Amino acid sequence: MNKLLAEEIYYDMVLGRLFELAAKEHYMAGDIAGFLHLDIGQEGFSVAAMKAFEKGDVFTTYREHVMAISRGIDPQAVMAELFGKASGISRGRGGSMHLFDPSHFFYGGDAIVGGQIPNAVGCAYARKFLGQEDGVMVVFGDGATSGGAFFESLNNASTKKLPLLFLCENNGYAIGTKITRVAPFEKQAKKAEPYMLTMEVDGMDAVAVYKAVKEAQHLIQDGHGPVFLEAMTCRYEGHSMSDPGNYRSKEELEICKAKDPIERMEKVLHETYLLSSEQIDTLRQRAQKVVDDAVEFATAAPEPELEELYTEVFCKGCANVVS
Ligand SMILES: Cc1ncc(C[n+]2csc(CCOP(=O)(O)OP(=O)(O)O)c2C)c(N)n1
Ligand SMILES: [Mg+2]
Repeated sequence: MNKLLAEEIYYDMVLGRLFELAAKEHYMAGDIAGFLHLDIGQEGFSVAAMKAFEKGDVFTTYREHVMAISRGIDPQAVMAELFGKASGISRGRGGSMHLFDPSHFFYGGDAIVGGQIPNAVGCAYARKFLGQEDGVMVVFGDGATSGGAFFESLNNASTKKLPLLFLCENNGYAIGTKITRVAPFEKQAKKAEPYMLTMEVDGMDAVAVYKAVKEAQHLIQDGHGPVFLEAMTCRYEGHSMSDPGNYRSKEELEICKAKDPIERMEKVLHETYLLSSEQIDTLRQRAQKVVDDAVEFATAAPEPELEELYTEVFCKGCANVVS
C-alpha cells in the first residue's frame, strides 16, 4: 500500500466516524426518522473493503453509510437521504438502510437480513454470463448466515463457480443475540467451507482488510469461483439507535474499543509513512468540514413532493390501482 492510499483510507475512516457522530446527533434532534444503524468502530472494515474492491458491483447490509461514502457517493447526498430529502441519493425514498447508486455500482443497503445475498448471486451470474470480469462483492452480518437464503446462495454460487466475494462482517451479535446462541461456532466461515475457499481477517485492522479483499477479488476474477472472507469486528454502538446495547458488559466494550481501527491506522501513518501530527490534524479538519457541509446541505434540501409517494410503487399502466 502506498502513502497516498494509506492517507485516503485514514481520511475516509475519519470522515465515516464524524459522519456517523453527526447522524447520531441529528437523529436525536429529530431530523432523521426511521431506523439508523451506526458503523462506529467498524470503519476500518467498511472503508478498506470498498477501497480494495475498486471495480465490480457491491451489495451491502443496512449498516452502510460509511461504505457508500467510501465507494465515492457524495456525503451530502447520503446525509440528505438520511434526512429523507429529495436530494438524497435515493431521492428520500429509501432512508438510511437503502442507499442506492448504480453509477457507483452500489446496490444498497437492504433492510431484509440476508436479502442482498441472493441478489448478489443473480448479479454475479449475469456478469459471468456477459463475460464481464470485475466480480461482485456482497457484505452481510454474522446474523445473516443463519438464514436459508445464505445457504442457497453458497450452493448456487459454488455450483456455478460465480465471481462472487461473500464478505461477512462478524461483530459477534445479531442485534442483541450473541452469535454462539444461534450458531454452534463463533466463526461463520465454517458454514461456507464445504462450498468454497474461506479466509479470515482482523476486521479492526484496515491494512489487513485491504490486503485480504484484494487477494479475494483477484481470486474471483481469475475464475477461481466464489470466496468467503470473514472479518472479525466490533461495533461500539447498539444494533440501531433504538438499542441501548445492554447485553454487553462495560468490560467487553472496553476490550473492543482498545482495538480502535482509526487509532491503529493513525499509528501506521505515523510510523510507516512518517506523517506528522499536524498532517493528520489537517486530514481530520478536512473531514469535519465535509461533514458540516453535508449537514447544512441536508438541512436546506427540499422535502420530496407529495406525488413521489406513489412513484415506482404501483404499475403505471394498470388501471384503478391508485384512485
Ligand atoms: C429477514 C429478516 N429477519 C429478521 C429481521 C430483523 N433483524 C434486523 S437486523 C437483525 C440481525 C442481523 O444480524 P447482524 O447483521 O449480525 O446484526 P448486527 O451486527 O447489525 O446487529 C435481525 C434479526 C430482518 N430485518 N429481516
Ligand atoms: Mg452482527
